[in-house]
Amino acid sequence: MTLTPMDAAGRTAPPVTVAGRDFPTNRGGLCKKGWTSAELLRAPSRLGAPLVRGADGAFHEASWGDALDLVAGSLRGIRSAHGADAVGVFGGGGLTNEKAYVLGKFARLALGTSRIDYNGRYCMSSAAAAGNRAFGIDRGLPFPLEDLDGASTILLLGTNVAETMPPFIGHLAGAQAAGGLVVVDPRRTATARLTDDGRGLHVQPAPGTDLALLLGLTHVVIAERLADADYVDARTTGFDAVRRSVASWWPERVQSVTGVPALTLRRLARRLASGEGTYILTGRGVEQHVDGTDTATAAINLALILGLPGRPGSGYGTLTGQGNGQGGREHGQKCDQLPGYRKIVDPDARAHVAGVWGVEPDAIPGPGVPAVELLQSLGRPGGVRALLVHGSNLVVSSPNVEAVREGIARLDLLVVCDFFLSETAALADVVLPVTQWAEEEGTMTNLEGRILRRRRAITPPGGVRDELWILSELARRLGSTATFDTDPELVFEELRLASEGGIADYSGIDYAMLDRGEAAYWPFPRGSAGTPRLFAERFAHADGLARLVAVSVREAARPRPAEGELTLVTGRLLEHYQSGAQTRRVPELDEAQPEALASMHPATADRLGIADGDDLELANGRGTVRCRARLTPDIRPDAVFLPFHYGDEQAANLLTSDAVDPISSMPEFKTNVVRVTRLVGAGALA
Ligand SMILES: Nc1nc2c(c(=O)[nH]1)N[C@H]1C(S)=C(S)[C@@H](COP(=O)(O)OP(=O)(O)OC[C@H]3O[C@@H](n4cnc5c(=O)[nH]c(N)nc54)[C@H](O)[C@@H]3O)O[C@H]1N2
Ligand SMILES: Nc1nc2c(c(=O)[nH]1)N[C@H]1C(S)=C(S)[C@@H](COP(=O)(O)OP(=O)(O)OC[C@H]3O[C@@H](n4cnc5c(=O)[nH]c(N)nc54)[C@H](O)[C@@H]3O)O[C@H]1N2
Ligand SMILES: [Mo]
Repeated sequence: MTLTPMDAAGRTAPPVTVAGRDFPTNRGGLCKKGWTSAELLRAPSRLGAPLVRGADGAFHEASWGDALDLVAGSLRGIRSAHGADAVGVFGGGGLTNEKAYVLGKFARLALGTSRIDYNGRYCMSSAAAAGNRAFGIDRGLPFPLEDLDGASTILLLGTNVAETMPPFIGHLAGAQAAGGLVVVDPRRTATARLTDDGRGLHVQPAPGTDLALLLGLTHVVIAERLADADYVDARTTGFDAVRRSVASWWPERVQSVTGVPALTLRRLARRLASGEGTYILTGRGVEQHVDGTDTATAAINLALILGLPGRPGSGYGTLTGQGNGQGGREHGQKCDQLPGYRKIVDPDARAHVAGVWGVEPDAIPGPGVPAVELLQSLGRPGGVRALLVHGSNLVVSSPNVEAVREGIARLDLLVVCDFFLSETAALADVVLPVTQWAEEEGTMTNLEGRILRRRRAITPPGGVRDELWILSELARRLGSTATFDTDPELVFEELRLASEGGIADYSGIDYAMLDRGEAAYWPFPRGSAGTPRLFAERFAHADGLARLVAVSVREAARPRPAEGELTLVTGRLLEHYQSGAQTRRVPELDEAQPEALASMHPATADRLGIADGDDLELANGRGTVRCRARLTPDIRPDAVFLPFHYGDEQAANLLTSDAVDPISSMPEFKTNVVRVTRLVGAGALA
């Protein structure tokens, strides 16, 4: 598609066309959201000037100078009255590496706060925690995507790539042709339907039972002597404890918990062990749970016992979600992290980064708190009183969102940087309009750990500013003596130094080589050629061995539906992106999916007296969502599915729990309990 954007002065800028490029990851393909993304650059609702809430409660346009003076003055006041930790920062996995890096530095040095975390906590934290624990490193795919092309078996656990990463399904064709595509999802999704030719397999467990399923698969692999004993001996530790932990998970017991037939489990275990070319991949469906880290760990244990990671043509990985979901989790937006995936509590890491930043190590605050805890502290004694948001629509996408809205109402100051008046921006005291993807330079790191250049294609509208500039101006007004460059290439040069010697080492990469199109996979130490494939010889723990970690099902971890209740499963639709802040503003996408629909099985609907299209109420102790019913045999009768792309009273997160995984602090997005009723008469939706 082509469009002709206008600059702030109303002059017509050169047209921007979004075109698929011939690139091995997507093979020149782009999903529908990609094709329509250019429309957002000139969307009528795009913000064009800073907005400040006046005494009348309404927004008024302000000059940049006035808006920034106001924010800095207010931050100074809050800091001196309540301490530096009273200011919080909430970042995003869509930010470029440069912006994510500067945001982390800004929080620690200009604000002096430990209270920074980001929406990747909702996305990749369980997979990251499991990867770090097992392998000593967290890179989503430890191999290039094209490696999947040669696979004969691919196990997809809780991911609907056909809708969430459409170009990716090209890489499944080999396994599909070999009859080895296996999709584990409580819904018969577009991805599950790729197995419809009868050669692949769709496994449809009860929501939230993947851990038992994986323990059962591991049980069969060990019991039937399908494990790769040489690999386990040479490359791992912890096998005995894992063997003991799966001993009681015989297939019939697993069947009773998951609903997956014991025979299917045995067949699947044999297929996974059948030889070369097996990959195990996880997505949010198994990770976004209170036991998400343990579930991802169980998947890794299975992969290790089969000898997959690091073996050519085989492997384990997790499918990173957001545009810069990988890079966004490496350079300091996480509350416990410094650039280069360094630990903020590690004295050597602090000394190194302090050296690059030109400060004493003591000037860097200690670890903060993860996203959910940060939001729970809003406006509470000892909690955050001013919040800066960069790249998240958190009043739609956070769990237990009514509590988040209440927290925001208690704040002294909310500042949101965005392109649009998102639901979160609409609650702010100050909204600062920022540049979009086609208007800025920078880098992103993709799901394979490959660093890519983002190029500026058009001039941004006159009223918006780049976040690097905003942060440097705020830092100056806050009296910070640290350097905050506004040129992305200079920022990247600093990031290289800060990451040097860390786990995610970018020191050997520069813009010039990226501009030449050279492949750059981290770790990429200075003078090296980068690392497209990890684990061929060793894992990243000091002894080079992978850790098998025994995990177990915690019965009390999540509530199970009682009589008359259903399990609420949440997730995504092809047409919408995340909180919908962007895609609900594209008419073509909005018209395709204008409202939240609750998908349920016809048998369940029948039992509840619900017909297709009926107005429903989904409710639990946290909140109520009103929407219409969509009947489909593609979902288990014990579940109801709601996409989380909608705001206000259709926000699925009114119903989700802010209980978190004890290791990763990932909230329970995927399995919650609800009561579904048909609305009649005056209560029905207009
Ligand atoms: N169209 C679209 N594409 C996107 C996004 C988007 O919002 N829209 N977001 C991007 C981002 S940030 C991310 S993180 C990725 C996410 O990509 P995915 O992980 O593919 O997305 P989800 O739809 O959240 O979840 C995947 C599947 O998990 C299933 N599921 C739910 N509960 C369970 C369970 O207990 N067990 C199992 N096995 N499966 C379960 C759901 O039915 C769903 O089909 O997508 C990225 N791509
Ligand atoms: N129930 C339920 N909830 C979920 C999930 C689920 O599966 N179920 N998935 C979770 C996951 S995986 C994720 S990743 C989150 C995502 O949810 P959010 O964090 O809300 O992500 P987005 O909707 O992408 O919001 C990004 C916002 O920042 C703006 N933005 C985009 N780029 C930039 C930028 O460069 N700078 C600035 N300042 N703003 C920018 C956009 O316009 C938008 O308003 O939702 C989580 N919430
Ligand atoms: Mo995500």
